[in-house]
Amino acid sequence: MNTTDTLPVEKFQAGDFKSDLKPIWCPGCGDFGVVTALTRALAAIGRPPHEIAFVSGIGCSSRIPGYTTAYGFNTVHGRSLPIAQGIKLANPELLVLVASGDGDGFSIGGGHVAHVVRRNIDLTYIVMDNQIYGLTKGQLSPTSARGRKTATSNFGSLEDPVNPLLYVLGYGASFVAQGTPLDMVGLAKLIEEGIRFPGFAFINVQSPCVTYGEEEQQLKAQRSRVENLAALGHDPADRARAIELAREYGTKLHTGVLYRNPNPPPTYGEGVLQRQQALRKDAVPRQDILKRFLPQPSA
Ligand SMILES: Cc1ncc(C[n+]2csc(CCOP(=O)(O)OP(=O)(O)O)c2C)c(N)n1
Ligand code: SF4
Ligand SMILES: [Mg+2]
Repeated sequence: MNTTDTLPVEKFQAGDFKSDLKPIWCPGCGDFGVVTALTRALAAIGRPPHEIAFVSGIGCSSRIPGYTTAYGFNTVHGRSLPIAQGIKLANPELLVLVASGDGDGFSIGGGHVAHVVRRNIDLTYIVMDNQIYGLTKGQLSPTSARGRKTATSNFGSLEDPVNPLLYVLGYGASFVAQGTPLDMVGLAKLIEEGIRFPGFAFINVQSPCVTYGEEEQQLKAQRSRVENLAALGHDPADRARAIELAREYGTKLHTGVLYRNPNPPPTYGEGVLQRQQALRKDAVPRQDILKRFLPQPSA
């Protein structure tokens, strides 16, 4: 069940989802574009802010919930997904969004991704992938390229990066997309599509860190690497092709929907609901259960 299809739609502007808090990101940080795209997507969805829960971990990117008018929970580094799953299961009618960084989502929090994917919890997971730990002043992140030099890796990284697109596709995610604030209209559309998708939706955002990121990852430089998947004629239902395209992460910057499962599995929430209904139908009266376990007074 997609919660965006079940409740009445109201008319909102992007500004209705922007809080009065002034972002403290560095001027030019890509995350400014992400919050703008997100608020546009929420206006298009039409759910009021009090019906939205926005969960994040810790990092520059994880500040986003505070800049929106939705309910926000800035949790613990790497633990946004378990908390978001709990919120969604406790209150299935809430629209639940999760914001994370490449470190938060694929380093300390990487182990949670497999489980949210295989349960197909109806969440939209937006990762601001800047290939660096921004908040803690520029250490290697799991998506930093091999050879990447930072203040704490003077001789360059000796590791191959995690590929977030392949990672979630490998676990069987049904909606996988990538965007950039360079294309704000496209990014807002992707977030909207992710929210409307009935199940777990992953959106990797190439959101540059202008302070600690590499020159070739900055917005201006991204322009030469962007390849729009729709313009390439990619069919998002073709998972094998999506995997091939995902392998080009780090060399090309594909934008758009890589994979949208035409027959997504049921969400975990649907399963829970069915189980609850079945249990209610076959419920044995409490007195009968007690009789089985408690000694009965002799006649
Ligand atoms: C348990 C724990 N370990 C480490 C930290 C320190 N820490 C805070 S944010 C962060 C990494 C942030 O990088 P990323 O998730 O990529 O977000 P960005 O700042 O780049 O948006 C780290 C290591 C912490 N807050 N808590
Ligand atoms: S350190 Fe990087 S990621 Fe953090 S606010 Fe500044 S530019 Fe953005
Ligand atoms: Mg980061």
